[in-house]
Amino acid sequence: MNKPKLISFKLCPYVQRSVITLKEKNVSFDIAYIDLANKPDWFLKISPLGRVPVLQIGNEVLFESAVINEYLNETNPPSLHPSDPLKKAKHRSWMEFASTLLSDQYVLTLAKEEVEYSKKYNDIKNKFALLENELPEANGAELYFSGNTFCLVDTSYAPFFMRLEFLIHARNEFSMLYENMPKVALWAKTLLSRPSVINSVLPEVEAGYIQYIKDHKSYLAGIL
Ligand SMILES: N[C@@H](CCC(=O)N[C@@H](CS)C(=O)NCC(=O)O)C(=O)O
Repeated sequence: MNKPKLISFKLCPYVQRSVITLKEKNVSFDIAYIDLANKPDWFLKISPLGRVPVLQIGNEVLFESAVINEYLNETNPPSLHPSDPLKKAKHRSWMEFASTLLSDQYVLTLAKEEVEYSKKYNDIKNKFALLENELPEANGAELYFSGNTFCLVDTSYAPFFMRLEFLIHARNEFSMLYENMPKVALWAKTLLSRPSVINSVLPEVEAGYIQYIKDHKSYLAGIL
């Protein structure tokens, strides 16, 4: 089988989802980093939406992180999805939900005005309440979306929680998002302790993420 090659931008949370899946599955892969502010021609030729991640398998190209992850899951058993079709579909629904959280987080960090920043902060808080309600009771010191086992749905949330951790390091008030959300907090802690997640980004990503926010001179940049 051809060794897959992932096209990445160092700070991209969507690429990170696929890196986590590749690592969970012990798939050997190559990775190429591009600068999204200066997309190379070869990249524009293979990425229909001009976005990362793109996964190259021989002459074939896959795009969209959720699709890439489903492919990696299917071709590298055992599956990280529940076998029951209804449970599997529910996991996929909540994977979609994770993408809206990532989008809220992105807008929160780059919003120019306090009004928009506050709206996104509240959107995240409200979504945490929905997740708190959806998560099962913890049965021990760890908690994943479906309880004790790591699933594909967890790969969708880990990049969000990692960026929230970076934000907490820069401004401790962000830890208030976990207030009254013990299950979400434990889930985040569990994911952030997992080797596949810890090793899914380069060491410079935390500083790069904060610098990216500062460079955009957003409302948040002014209060970090
Ligand atoms: N829905 C896509 C979102 C991917 C995405 O938005 N990637 C960003 C980087 S984090 C990108 O490539 N943006 C293109 C650009 O900035 O021009 C996925 O899940 O793969």
